Amino acid sequence: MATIESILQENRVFPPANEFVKHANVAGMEAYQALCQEAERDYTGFWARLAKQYISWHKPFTRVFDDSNLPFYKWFDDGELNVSWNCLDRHLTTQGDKTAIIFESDEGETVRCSYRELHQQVCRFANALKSRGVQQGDRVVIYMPMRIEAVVAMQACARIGAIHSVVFGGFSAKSVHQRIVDAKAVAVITADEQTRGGKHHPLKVTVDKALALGDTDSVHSVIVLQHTHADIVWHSERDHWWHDITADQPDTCEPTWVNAEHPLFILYTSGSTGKPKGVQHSSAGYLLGTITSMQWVFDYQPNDIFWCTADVGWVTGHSYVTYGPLAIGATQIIFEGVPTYPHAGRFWEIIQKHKVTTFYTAPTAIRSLIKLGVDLPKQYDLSSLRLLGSVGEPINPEAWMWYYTTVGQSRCPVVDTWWQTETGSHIIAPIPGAIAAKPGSCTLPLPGIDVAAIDEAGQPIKEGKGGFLVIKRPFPSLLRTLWNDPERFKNTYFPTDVAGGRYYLSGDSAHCDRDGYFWVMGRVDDVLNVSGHRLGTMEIESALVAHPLVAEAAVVGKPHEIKGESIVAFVVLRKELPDKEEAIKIAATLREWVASEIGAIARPEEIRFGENLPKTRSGKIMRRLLRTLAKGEAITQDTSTLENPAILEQLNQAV
Ligand code: 6R9
Repeated sequence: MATIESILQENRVFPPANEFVKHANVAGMEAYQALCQEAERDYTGFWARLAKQYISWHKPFTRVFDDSNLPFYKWFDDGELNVSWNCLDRHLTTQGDKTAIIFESDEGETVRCSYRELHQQVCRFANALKSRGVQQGDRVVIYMPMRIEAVVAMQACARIGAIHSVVFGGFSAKSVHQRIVDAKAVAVITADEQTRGGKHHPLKVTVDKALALGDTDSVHSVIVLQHTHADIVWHSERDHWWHDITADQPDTCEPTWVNAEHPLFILYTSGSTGKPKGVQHSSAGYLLGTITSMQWVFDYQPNDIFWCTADVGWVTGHSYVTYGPLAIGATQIIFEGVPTYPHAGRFWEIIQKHKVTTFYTAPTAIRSLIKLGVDLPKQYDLSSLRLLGSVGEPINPEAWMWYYTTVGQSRCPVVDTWWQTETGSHIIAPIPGAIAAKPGSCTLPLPGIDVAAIDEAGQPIKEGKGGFLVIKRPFPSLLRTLWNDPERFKNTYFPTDVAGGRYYLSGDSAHCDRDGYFWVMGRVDDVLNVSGHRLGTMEIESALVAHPLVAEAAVVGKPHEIKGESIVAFVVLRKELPDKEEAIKIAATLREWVASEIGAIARPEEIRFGENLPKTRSGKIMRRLLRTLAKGEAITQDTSTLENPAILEQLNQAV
């Protein structure tokens, strides 16, 4: 860890333009520093002020922060609120007719939905959930296409105090099953199919398969949105059409007032070992983080047309589609499709068509769009844009420059936002009217967020060296625990071997330059980042080893031009080493196997076979050697501790 050195030398600096600063919510460095100083002077007072300012409380809180049982902290814990009320009802009197969502379908059809209409849809669906017996505290799995109804389903859960757990529509039956079982869900909300890039993908069939895998007696209802009208198998005792159960429901629904700490949702994410972790978020603290970041980082203005391209299956879609934009009363785009369908200019066309002002996407999308046509954005009118954002992985300086100059026409600030499923909202990001950007750096922490890059002992690391990226004080939107597994929560995020367990350990390494800017270098654990999606090497290895042909497997990431990282698997078969022809066949089988076990995003790009894996004498797989092999580089590391050095030669042969 400590030997990782920064090789990035980036000296370009882009200060905020005067024109932008004039209208910005946080205007100038002094305004940013004033907020930081306010938080430094009185940490809890700072967050209490914001919680009062930005959240509408049913019962105001009197206690701000409870740290009596760390690391299980609480915020605002005697207050009561409803998150859906904060996202919908409170806008009705002031801007009920304002467009909340502009929905753009895969095929290019547009549907607009006002705050009043969205409120009615959410209320009707909330009543329908209640009629199915869903109660406060129940868990509901949502496995939906990227359509307005996905947001309606999430908001309806929040309205009745049910805890949603959204599963990304690309995940397999096994993954859906694992999440249903771990959360003991009472209901699953899905659709017949989803459409992306002109293709139909089954959802209901996958839910049926998941429920047939056993241990799913907790599920009493499956609610199905009719979307493509595909033929599906119907289980009448359990399945209900969305349109049937909402048909006669009233379009108002008294929200269930919940405690500030009531879990709003669980979102499963990959860890370095074992099964995915159920990251559990609170109601008030989480909501506050999404609102302050909309204000500060996205510099929200009432006339904005906000577009975050993330699917609601990921945390970015939770915070910057379902909750943040609605809580602040914005108009936003929801897009069902993919950037390349029906043509490579689809994103730019949507920006032009709907006059998008704020565009938030991932470096992997940016890299693939560059590849599709460096000058393609120039064919569209992108003059409505005023702010660009990036999330999910480090953005390479060259991709940043293209985003800034070609998409933003050197006019729009680029906000590179570092955060995680666990943090709920932005942590390190350039506040655009205040902080000068440097391509490739997420710059400075937000006000009230105390981050550092440290060594194991908790000491700040030397300039240019990588250290553990930690957050020194719990802030409102940080996860509360892991569902059903408080021990794992403690051990994963507050391990005693780093700085005595005092700080939240992010799992990333970063270094800090002389201006205090952070440069995130990647994960310190065995988590891969493929197209901005987090995948645990362990999960993929476990899936491979679950195949009858496989004895052992090790998975590593390899730098990939578009995806950031691609997956390379080293596999030891239960039989002798296959010849080339057979190896190609087995590799294809295993790739499909992993796709069906976890999901298509986990499918290894490359599989190599060997009679063994490189191991130390104590039996630890030497992944760093595998990483070198995967990159196709010569091994220069010391291999003297290897039990079986000859194996490297064998594993060097790609199939
Ligand atoms: C929001 C989200 C979190 C991991 C995180 C880090 C990487 C996210 C980044 C970034 C560098 C950025 N990451 N944003 N790395 N610069 N701006 O992506 O959540 O899916 O939980 O992933 O993604 O490695 O630890 P999540």
